[in-house]
Amino acid sequence: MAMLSFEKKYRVRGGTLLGGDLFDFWVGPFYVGFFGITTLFFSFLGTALILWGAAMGPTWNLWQISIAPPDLSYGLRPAPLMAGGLWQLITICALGAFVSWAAREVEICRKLAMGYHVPAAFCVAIFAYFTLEVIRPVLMGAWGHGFPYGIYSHLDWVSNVGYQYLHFHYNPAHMLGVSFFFATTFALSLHGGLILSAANPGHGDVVKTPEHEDTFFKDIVGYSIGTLGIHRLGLFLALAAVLFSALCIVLSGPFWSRGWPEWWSWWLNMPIWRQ
Ligand code: UQ2
Repeated sequence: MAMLSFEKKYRVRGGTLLGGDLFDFWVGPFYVGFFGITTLFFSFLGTALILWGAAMGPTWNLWQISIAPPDLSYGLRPAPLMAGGLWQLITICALGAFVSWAAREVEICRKLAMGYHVPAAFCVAIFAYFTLEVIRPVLMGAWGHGFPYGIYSHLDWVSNVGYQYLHFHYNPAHMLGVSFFFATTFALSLHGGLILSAANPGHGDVVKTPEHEDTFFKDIVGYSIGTLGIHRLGLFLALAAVLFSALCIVLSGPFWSRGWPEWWSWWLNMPIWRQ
């Protein structure tokens, strides 16, 4: 494995949250650390449990393999392994692996004396998963409200839960989530396009500077958000998309159990419409 010239300088001791110097080493290009070990442990155990569940199931068709949560009748109790217990263990392993990975990111940030933006952003993604598989099922009183682990089965779950609320596009938090996802892709396409256009001006021409980038957007829309600003905007849009998505699903069930179109009757029932 190639060792980049600057790598050695940054392979510094310390910054660990747990384990002190014990796991403070690299394997090839990878930092290990205490949380590297726990990430590997939970990932391998979780994958093994999925494979075991698949082996006990009716198919090896990759699209159709599914490990389902317990029946609603089990409530929030532990279920027998082949009746949702595997799903419960796999969920614990997934969360163990995700949180370990976030902690390993934090250790690397500390080593490099960087900000914690990357682990903070990853924690928002973990929070979205936690909302779907833990917070909402707990609020609704049964693990059976979690989504199953399978390619087609989790798509079916999304579709079924959506139709349960009649028309999910009328969920106001869903509207905001979708709008933020679209705005994220729009901002990234503007940014990617701008950077590549400045870096590839054409044969024989010299690579352009951030001043050219600013000027392009000032000329076309009268405003440039700046080279640091675009990255702040990107992070903001992406995190807002995920947080509103988590909100839109946790509202559905625990806080609103009818169709989402009906939610808008607050507008039709406003006293100002009374004649
Ligand atoms: C910009 C800038 C960048 C960029 C981009 C812009 C020099 C290299 C893309 C332009 C972005 C604007 C005007 C904001 C758009 C708003 C939304 C909500 C998509 O000014 O600075 O840095 O990459």
